[in-house]
Amino acid sequence: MIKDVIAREILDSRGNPTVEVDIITDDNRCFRASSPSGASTGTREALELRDNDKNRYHGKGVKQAVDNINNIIKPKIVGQKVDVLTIDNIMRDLDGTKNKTKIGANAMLAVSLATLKAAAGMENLELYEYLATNKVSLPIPMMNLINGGAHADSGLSIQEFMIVPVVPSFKERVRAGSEIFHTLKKLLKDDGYQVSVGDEGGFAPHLNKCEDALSYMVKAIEKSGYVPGKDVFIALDVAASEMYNKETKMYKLDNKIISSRELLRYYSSIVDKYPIISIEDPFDEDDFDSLRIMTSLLGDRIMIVGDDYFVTNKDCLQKGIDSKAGNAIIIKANQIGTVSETIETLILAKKNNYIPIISHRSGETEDTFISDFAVGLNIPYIKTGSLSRGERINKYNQLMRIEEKLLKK
Ligand code: 2PG
Ligand code: MG
Repeated sequence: MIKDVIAREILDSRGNPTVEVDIITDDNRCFRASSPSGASTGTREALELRDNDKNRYHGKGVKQAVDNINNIIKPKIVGQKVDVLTIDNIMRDLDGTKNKTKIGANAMLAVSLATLKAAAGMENLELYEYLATNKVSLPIPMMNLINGGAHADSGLSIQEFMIVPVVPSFKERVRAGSEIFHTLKKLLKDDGYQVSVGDEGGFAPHLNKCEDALSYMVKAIEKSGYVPGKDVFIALDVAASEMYNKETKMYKLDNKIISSRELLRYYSSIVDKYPIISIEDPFDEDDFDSLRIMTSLLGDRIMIVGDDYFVTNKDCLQKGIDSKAGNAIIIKANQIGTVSETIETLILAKKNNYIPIISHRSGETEDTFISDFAVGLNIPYIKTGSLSRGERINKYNQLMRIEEKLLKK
């Protein structure tokens, strides 16, 4: 039974407030969870409720979301059994809106996740064990080594340049990631670029164009002793809504203004030249037509991933399925606001052969729930940043611990 609920403001990895919740069970154990926060958010995401009080935290306070937990949610869930679907349904009824605009998805997700952890704890199971219905597996990581777009001031139009090590064992994937990260640092430094890092722990060098980032990554993979296109691949999150001008309907790539057709041609050319296996949000989030055309042209060679397009929302994903737009989906629990709805979207994706990729947000906390989700829910890929910064590394470390435990079984 839920005995108490305590909500508070904490800070995320960017130093902005976010919501943390403790659920106290009747045996006096405490289960804690927090909501992450995005920067390049999709317009269809559930609402992240912020106070907009310019006198506190530059308007970014989440006091209202915290109050909503303490004053609206808590009275209705204290005394309830520790069951995530029950609690999610109570919160959804209390909120009553399509996009969680009354209570806030940041408030609801922290409660939902803390409840899930408590439910696992009540059965003395690790979170991933509790979530597992059948066979579990370790995911393939997409590691963000070069940051651009809204995540850094590198000037690079593409938001994320990721390496995807597919070597056997998660431990060795982390090792490959770390080695390539440090090799890349040296390569950039030797060429006179700065090696400070962006929001997700990747480098933010002021390169001339996106293709330069791709060649640096290939060089770093090779120099670390791995074979590009065999041991390690490349994935991109273009986050193209950030490059799009709604009035002119044109994109800005490498300081050039181009059309969606030209952008598609660019993607075809880099897929031919580099070992790219995945491109996320290649066009503006409303341009399903270009996504469909790209899927028909390149969908049998690479993953074409919807993040801002689908926002972990089953109705938005259904739109993609119906129009054959995309073949993979980013799963971010805070885009939809509850654990049970996140799982519903995941199930819909799997049923329709959309490859799921579980993901962090650019503003993260010490919570490692996505690592457990990846294993327990058998999600083949995880996107959780670079090989630096504690809030990124803790996800990798948790996955290595889980792997160790699974190998002992
Ligand atoms: C993305 C994410 C995470 P943000 O676009 O996929 O890398 O960024 O959390 O800023 O939306
Ligand atoms: Mg994205």
